[in-house]
Amino acid sequence: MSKLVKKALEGRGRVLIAVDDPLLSVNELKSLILKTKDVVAGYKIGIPYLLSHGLSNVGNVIKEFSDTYYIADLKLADVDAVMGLTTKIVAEAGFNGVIAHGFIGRDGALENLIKICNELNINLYVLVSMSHPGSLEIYDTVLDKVINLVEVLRPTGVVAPATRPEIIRYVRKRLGDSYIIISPGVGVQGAEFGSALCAGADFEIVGRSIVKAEDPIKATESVVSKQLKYLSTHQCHKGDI
Ligand code: BMP
Repeated sequence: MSKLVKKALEGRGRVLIAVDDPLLSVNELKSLILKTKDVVAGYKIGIPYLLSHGLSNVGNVIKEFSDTYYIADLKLADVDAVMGLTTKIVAEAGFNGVIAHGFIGRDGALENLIKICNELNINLYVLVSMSHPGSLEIYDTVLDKVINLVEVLRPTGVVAPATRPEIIRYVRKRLGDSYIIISPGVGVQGAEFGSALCAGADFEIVGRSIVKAEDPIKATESVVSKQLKYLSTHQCHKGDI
């Protein structure tokens, strides 16, 4: 069982906080983690934050608060050798998971990345579709091919958009309950908190609604209670978590 699922089963909420904006200082990040790590499943750290504050500073935060779960969201889309180097670097910094694009294909890319992730004991999440409207133009036209690839490679999970719950429902139906689905698009991008969980996602990725809130701790608690309310007032997918 992945550490992420364990965190959720330990009673932590089904939220992954997305940290992207470098305006959040490293000390503020520490305080955010300290105060939210018992109610969320983990943290997804994005490229602007890592570039601005540096991997070693972020790595020190991860080492200080190692009893939670961290995904490096570099949206890998390169040849296997280069993605392997990147993954080794973030694994050494303490990250528990990485995200790669699914459209890059198997041969010379995802097939070796999954092997490298398994060797490094780091979870791989594959993007199958995105939350912005432009995903319909190209990404979603190859959704089935990407899901086929996921079925062959068996990564820890996939990223699917809360803004189009029908995609989450479809991905869940195709993949069954043995993959973790993490879903961005709730809050600022328009989907209701809890709606992606209801459609079949395991975790909702929440960025600005928490990180840019006046009181991020209160905002986190409010997200968790809105998720629970949504789940109790709608007919929802019943998964493993
Ligand atoms: P926010 O809740 O502030 O909209 O943040 C969403 C997070 O999810 C960001 O870190 C973004 O990079 C990520 N994300 C997304 O918004 N759509 C996708 O399709 C895939 C993502 O990783």
